[in-house]
Amino acid sequence: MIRIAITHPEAEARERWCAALSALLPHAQVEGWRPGDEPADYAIGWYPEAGFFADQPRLRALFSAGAGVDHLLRHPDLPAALPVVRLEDAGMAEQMVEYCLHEVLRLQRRVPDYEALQREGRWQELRALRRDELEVGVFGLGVLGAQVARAFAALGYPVRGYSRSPKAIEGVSCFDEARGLRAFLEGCRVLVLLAPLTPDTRDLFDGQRLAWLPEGAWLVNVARGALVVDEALLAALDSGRLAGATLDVFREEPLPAEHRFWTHPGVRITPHVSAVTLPEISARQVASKIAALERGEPVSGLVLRDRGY
Ligand code: NDP
Ligand code: OXD
Repeated sequence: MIRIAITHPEAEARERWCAALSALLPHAQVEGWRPGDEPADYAIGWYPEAGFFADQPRLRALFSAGAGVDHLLRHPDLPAALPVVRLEDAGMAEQMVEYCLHEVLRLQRRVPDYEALQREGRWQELRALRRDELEVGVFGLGVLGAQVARAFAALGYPVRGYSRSPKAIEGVSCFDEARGLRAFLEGCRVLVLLAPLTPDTRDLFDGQRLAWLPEGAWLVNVARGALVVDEALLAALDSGRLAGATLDVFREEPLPAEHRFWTHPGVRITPHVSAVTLPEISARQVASKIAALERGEPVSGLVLRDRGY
């Protein structure tokens, strides 16, 4: 019988993963990990507890309980040769589409301006923007970014996207290194960040790159906080070069109480909820990958360690 260990820090998530996987893999023993447990064949985790890997001489793969793996790859005890497999969509793309669409519609229908007018008690009609006036740029055209880009394109917004390798997506003007990041950013009225945190993307959106965005652009960061240099973003907002930023992710989470983002009038904050892991749907994906690995077949979503995602 194969043993599957759940190493999630939240008790509720552990229970949901255990229940869902046990139902899908009745011949496996699935348990929340405790020190001293018998070694597991597979593990599912957000960030395994201290001591976990030392107790795992026969682990065959670690499944990330999320799409991003930057935190897992920074785990000091992660064995160098252990295959790490990430979640691919598993119900997150639909949530990302909803979140990004909501932010763009707010801008298009001038909601931030109406909120300001309401605070002043002013009754004033403003012209709503047309879809063709709001070019949406998606930085990162992977499993989630490509679906966000397609959703905006299907609604008639002009859409551009940027990825590491060249892409062709219907209705989306695709950029990579060859066309250049500057050319990409110069056309983004709204910039959605949806790329992983890697050595190449950390601090990428500094003062210089943010200044390549058009005057009055809006940033939506649903990727990882460290893609953006906080001070550079605050300076761009203070100067009015950027109209605003919607931030779902932060360098430090929870966002410290004293951080200026909390009170800045141009910043909208949500607590890392743009697309949450749904254990029941995710378990179906993980269970079918475990079954494939048991048959000796390859699986998708394998993290390439040298690339960082
Ligand atoms: P994928 O790995 O499927 O896609 C990543 C995309 O980013 C790819 O298109 C990749 O290019 C591109 N990319 C990687 N490095 C660079 C670079 N240096 N320059 C330009 N483009 C780059 O990931 P997902 O779409 O599944 O997820 C994206 C990220 O979203 C996750 O890593 C996670 O951090 C974040 N996330 C946040 C959530 C939240 O609730 N806020 C929820 C889920 C995910 P290429 O196609 O060439 O490989
Ligand atoms: C993820 C996340 O990476 O929730 O899945 O951020």
